[in-house]
Amino acid sequence: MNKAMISTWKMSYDGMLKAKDILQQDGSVQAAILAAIQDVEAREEFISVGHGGLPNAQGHVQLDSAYMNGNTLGFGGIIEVENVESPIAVAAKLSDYKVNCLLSGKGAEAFAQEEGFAFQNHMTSQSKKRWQDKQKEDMELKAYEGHDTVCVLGKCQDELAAGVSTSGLFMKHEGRVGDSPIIGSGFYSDALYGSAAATGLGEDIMRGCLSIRIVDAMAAGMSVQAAVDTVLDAHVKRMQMANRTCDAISVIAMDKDGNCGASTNISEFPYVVIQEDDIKLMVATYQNG
Ligand code: SD4
Repeated sequence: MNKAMISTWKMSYDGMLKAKDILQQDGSVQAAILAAIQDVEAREEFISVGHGGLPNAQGHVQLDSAYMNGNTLGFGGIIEVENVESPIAVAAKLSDYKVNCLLSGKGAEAFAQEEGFAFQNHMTSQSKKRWQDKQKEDMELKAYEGHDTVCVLGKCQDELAAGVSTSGLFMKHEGRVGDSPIIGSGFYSDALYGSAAATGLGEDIMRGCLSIRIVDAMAAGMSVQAAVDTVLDAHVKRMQMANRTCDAISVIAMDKDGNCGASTNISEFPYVVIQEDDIKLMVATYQNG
């Protein structure tokens, strides 16, 4: 397969349509991934990513994003940035650098400013209302309380890449870092074998470094679907052995030939797949529950 993409959640569908057009017009895999993610980042109705994102405990919308080029192994990420219009655009830019690739907070915002990226106030009246309403409820942090990360993996000819963008856990502690911008946990791409990315409770994803494990499983010869199922299943079991309940986790992956797979420990996980000119909304279900 020359052209393939896979993305998390139904909210990515419209952006994936834009990405499909870009691939059809022989655009780069980076341009396609950015188009898919930026569609989600820009839309206020998607409350877990970009504009209108879910605030942290202090009432600030702080965004995480990362990009990885599977051919050059260049990766870039930004952590806890406020008001950068498109976090994925900044993360992609950082993936061209040899050092200083993962920037947090004020340093990441200063870099975006120096490089001329646009800024926008992401704290909408709805974000503020959600935060105010949440003050009245219990404060347990859970995955999938509307805070789903958009993850997109792409392939065009021999180029493979991965991108992710999120506002992270609703009501997260100031300074809390989730899996999404952490290489090997929230995402990984290696053009020799394939790419993977995760969505769900970041701490539980990081406990298993799930994305690199999935890519390693493909490198060891597993099919993409066997890799996502085996790695997620083993992680859930390992968490049980450690007397931990494993919170919600869903993973997507693509092998170097553009075959795609997804696995989840929740009842239904929607994802989108493009293969050549075809786009499909798919649903993974929890097999072992
Ligand atoms: C995080 N993994 O910050 C992200 C949130 C997420 O579905 O993906 N929720 O932990």
